[in-house]
Amino acid sequence: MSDPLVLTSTDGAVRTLTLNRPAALNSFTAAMHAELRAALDAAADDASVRCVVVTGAGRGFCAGQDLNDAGMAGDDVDVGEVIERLYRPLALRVRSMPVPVIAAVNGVAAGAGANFALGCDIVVAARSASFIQAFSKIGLIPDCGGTWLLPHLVGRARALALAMTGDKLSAADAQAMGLIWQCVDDDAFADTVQALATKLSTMPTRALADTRRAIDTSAQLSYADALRLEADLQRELGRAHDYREGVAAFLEKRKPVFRDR
Ligand code: T3D
Repeated sequence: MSDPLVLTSTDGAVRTLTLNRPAALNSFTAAMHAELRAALDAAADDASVRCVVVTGAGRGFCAGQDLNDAGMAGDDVDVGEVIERLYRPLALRVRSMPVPVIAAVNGVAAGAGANFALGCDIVVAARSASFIQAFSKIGLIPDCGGTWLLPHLVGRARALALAMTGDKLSAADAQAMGLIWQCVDDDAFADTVQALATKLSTMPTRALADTRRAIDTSAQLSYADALRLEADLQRELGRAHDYREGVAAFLEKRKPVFRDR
């Protein structure tokens, strides 16, 4: 039997999904897409999971589309169909997860691999990692959400320069320009990711997912409408267990035990 293309491990309430095609820098094949989607769906459906970490096996995070994968590159391929069938659902799945999703970028993240990472909630990268909008080098535009994510994260000027040049961006520079949350020395990377994932997994999961929803939705709203959405979400959260537990724990000077999801 062949190795799984996505390795799954669980530590407490943290589910780690490891892209596992290291010889090709974990580039996406149709088969890896299917396993990744199934693994994300399984994590979403498992009430014991309260944080997901995605990372890569070996020296890379993900080199984007596998340019050798049969049926996904070549003369008669409909790239738009590939994007609709595989990358759009993947990007939307990440954004609709009921738990926070951390991209632990252990090495190079190129093309759709970079934008898959940037679409996660919090991106932590090892100092030796890098980000490459490789699309322009092969005659494409950024996909997997790149045309939306890049300007929202770093503004139009930097988005266009990153996308047009396809130049490699170090993890340190990615942090400095606000493209990612954190660049961490390689020898502290695993511990930093684990500590962050464990922390998030003990927090009020439903409120974290609604935080993502409110922030993502606000991009399309007026200020007044964003305030209204905040009220709507806060109304629901205010009726839920975790709010009562959070306030009670504060008043009783104890650690809260959150359970909503
Ligand atoms: O259907 C569609 O095409 C639509 C979807 C588009 C979405 C996209 O993601 S388009 C962008 C696709 N990705 C790329 O263009 C990146 C291609 N890779 C690279 O430019 C370089 O590999 C990196 C800059 C990422 C890393 O360079 P380096 O020098 O560290 O490693 P390497 O030697 O180039 O790669 C190591 C191996 O991985 C090598 O295999 P080998 O020679 O040892 O057998 C290389 O061929 C393989 N590899 C890396 N990226 C890909 C890949 N194989 C297939 N597809 C890849 N994308």
